[in-house]
Amino acid sequence: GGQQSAAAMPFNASKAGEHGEAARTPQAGQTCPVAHPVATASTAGETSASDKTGSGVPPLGVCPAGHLDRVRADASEQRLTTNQGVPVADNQNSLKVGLRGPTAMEDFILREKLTHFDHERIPERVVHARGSAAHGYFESYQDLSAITRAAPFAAAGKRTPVFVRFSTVAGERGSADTVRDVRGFAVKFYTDEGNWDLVGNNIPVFFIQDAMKFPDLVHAVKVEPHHAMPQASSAHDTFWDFVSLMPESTHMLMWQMSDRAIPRSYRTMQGFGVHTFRLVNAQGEAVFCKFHWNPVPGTHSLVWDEAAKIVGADPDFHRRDLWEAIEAGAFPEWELGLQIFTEEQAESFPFDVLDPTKLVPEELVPVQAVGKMTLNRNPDNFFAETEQVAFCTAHIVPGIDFSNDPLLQGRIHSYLDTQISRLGGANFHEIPVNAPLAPVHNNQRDGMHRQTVHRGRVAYEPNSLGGGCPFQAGMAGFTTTFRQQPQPPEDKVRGKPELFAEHFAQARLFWISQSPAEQAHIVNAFRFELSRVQTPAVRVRLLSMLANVDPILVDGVAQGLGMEVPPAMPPATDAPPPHYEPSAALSLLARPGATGAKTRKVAILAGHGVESDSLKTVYAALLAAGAVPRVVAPQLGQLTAADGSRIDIEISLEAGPAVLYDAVVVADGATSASLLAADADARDFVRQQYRHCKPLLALGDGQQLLAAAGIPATLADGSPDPALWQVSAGALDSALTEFQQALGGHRDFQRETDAIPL
Ligand code: HDE
Repeated sequence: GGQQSAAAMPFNASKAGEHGEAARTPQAGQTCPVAHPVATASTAGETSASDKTGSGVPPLGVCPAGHLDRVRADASEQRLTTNQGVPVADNQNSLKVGLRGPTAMEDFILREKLTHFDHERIPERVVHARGSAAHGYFESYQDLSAITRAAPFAAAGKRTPVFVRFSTVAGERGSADTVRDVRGFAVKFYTDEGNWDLVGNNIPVFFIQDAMKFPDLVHAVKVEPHHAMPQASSAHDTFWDFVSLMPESTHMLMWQMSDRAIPRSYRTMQGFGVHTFRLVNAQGEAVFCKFHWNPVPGTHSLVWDEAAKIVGADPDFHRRDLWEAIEAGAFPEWELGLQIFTEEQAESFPFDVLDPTKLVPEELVPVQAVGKMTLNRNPDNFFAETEQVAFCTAHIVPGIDFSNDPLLQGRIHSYLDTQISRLGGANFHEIPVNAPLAPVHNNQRDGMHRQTVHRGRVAYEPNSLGGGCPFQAGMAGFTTTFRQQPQPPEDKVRGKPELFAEHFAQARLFWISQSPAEQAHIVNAFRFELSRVQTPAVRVRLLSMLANVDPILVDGVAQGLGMEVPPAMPPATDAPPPHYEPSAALSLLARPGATGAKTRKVAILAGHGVESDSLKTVYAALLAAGAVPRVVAPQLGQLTAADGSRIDIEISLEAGPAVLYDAVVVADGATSASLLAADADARDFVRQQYRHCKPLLALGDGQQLLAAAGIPATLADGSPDPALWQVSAGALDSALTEFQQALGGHRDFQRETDAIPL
């Protein structure tokens, strides 16, 4: 009897909580209630979704999980099992020969668990390894069937589900978000006629003109192979060595050294298809097309010092921003714009539209808005969706076609190929996030991890035994029979068209289209990157390249490096370069956006003795404007206000440093102000906000902190600072209105010329 009861009892019965009994029969309070994963916005902690920026919960059904539903798993109320579905009794202890003995080989539960764990990682993407993604939909404004038969544009109001992944290029999977880099902007449309992937970047041109150079470019920019440094940065010798020998990269370098490469948010950057594509209608008539994504909140970037500090303060800055906006119901939106032109028009352009280092100025071909993309649902599982999604430029649908851009032509090969090693075989299209909504029927069979159970004995075509199915779609399927001018057959050559040899005119176009502040940032970025370069000859060669762009640019960079401007690099063509007028659309300032203060983060600095009434007024006004206010104080806990009331502190100065906020309000109150003025972190906070050109509002006594931090009351020339308000509590209302306006707009960079001690 004694023996039997011992067998029924767990070992270590006296320590059930420590050794597994508790897990077997959960006690009240030890389990988490599980609600629907989508309907629940997490509310824990500073980093979670904020109900302050919207409804707090993405409405269900706006973008249903659709075909992912069948694979979504939810373990709530379920018992633990092995991968074979066998219930697991004890998940804490391996099976041993005696309590102090060796582990039994037959412990299949332990072995399965460890084996699976050992194989959890897959190779990261060779480029664009670091990324974040979301689900949503594209809605067409109009019926575009006159120019394309592509399904998403078939009718006004038609919605097509999308999955969008944003990324940096050079950094590894765990690298920081706000590094200086190009951003990937990849959109998978699950159309009625199969998946269309528009795999673009946030910059409309590229470094190189031919796919042949891509592995060299990537080897040059990624970590140097001997010591694997630097992480996620182009500021090193091999990158600048390579690009200084590739003058075709000049135009792209201008963009990469601009504020485009340090976006404030994925939500505030443009996207571009980069290459010239074709749109084809049902009659087979084709036009050329360039794709643009324009963010509804406008184009906003960080400043370099801020971006560099955010790398430490919150390496997930962009990932968190995207996630929180969606959880809060403030859905990110972009308009899709098309530049449409004919082959005949293209022939009259002073550049070759097949050259991906050139853009089509909007003055030459205007951008027409044809629809809007809304991202409204975060992935349930990062690995299953964001990591396993496979974008591929070869994924086009009837109505879309390629051009002969030699960079695009190479990409058509590379993306499918890379998935085979990254995702472990040719059946990656069956991974749920990659599977089209359109039905798939063909005679491709077998391979690693095949999911589909094909029925019947016919796996070939033509066949009669299967009734001839699946049958060819003919003109209803994908065709490339658009009417083209008949071309004479040509010999095979390795080479480039003559217009590809002109490398500097559009780099100059970009430069002359920037505001003075943007130009200054470009000069500073070149100076920073080239200062990190150890080989003087590389710096000289790069300067000789920039000498072809603009004298002010190259003088500024050379001066910053303590170098003389060398003679300009000889151009690769004798043809006179085309002349471009400045293009306003190329400045970030062209797009302030339409969402105002919404989702902008505002720190309200306060200490004990704060005036609670004005603090609450500011807080409520910001909330009402859709901004995200936070009470920031030297440490967590509660503030005792001047009137004795208590105010919750939401985050401390050390956990929520200045760079994480778009603006700051310094609260009123004599004691509060003097406590903050004596606090080095608080002084640092307002100095950084000032230096990064963000709006500052100091109320009443709060002005003391600005004085203690040495913040000038006016700009250097004595004129009023347009983003600084120092007001008495009585003047709060009008100051607050202006402050909120500034919060939604672009920064005022006039301050940047001022020196303030840090
Ligand atoms: Fe990519 N690129 N690329 N690229 N690219 C990849 O595909 C490649 C280029 C872009 O979020 C890889 O699945 C070649 C231009 C994005 O998953 C790989 C060439 C543009 C993403 C690859 C280029 C891009 C990638 C790595 C020159 C802007 C991330 C993993 C011929 C228009 C997609 C993968 C995501 C990813 C190859 C040039 C954008 C190896 C060969 C130009 C947004 O296939």
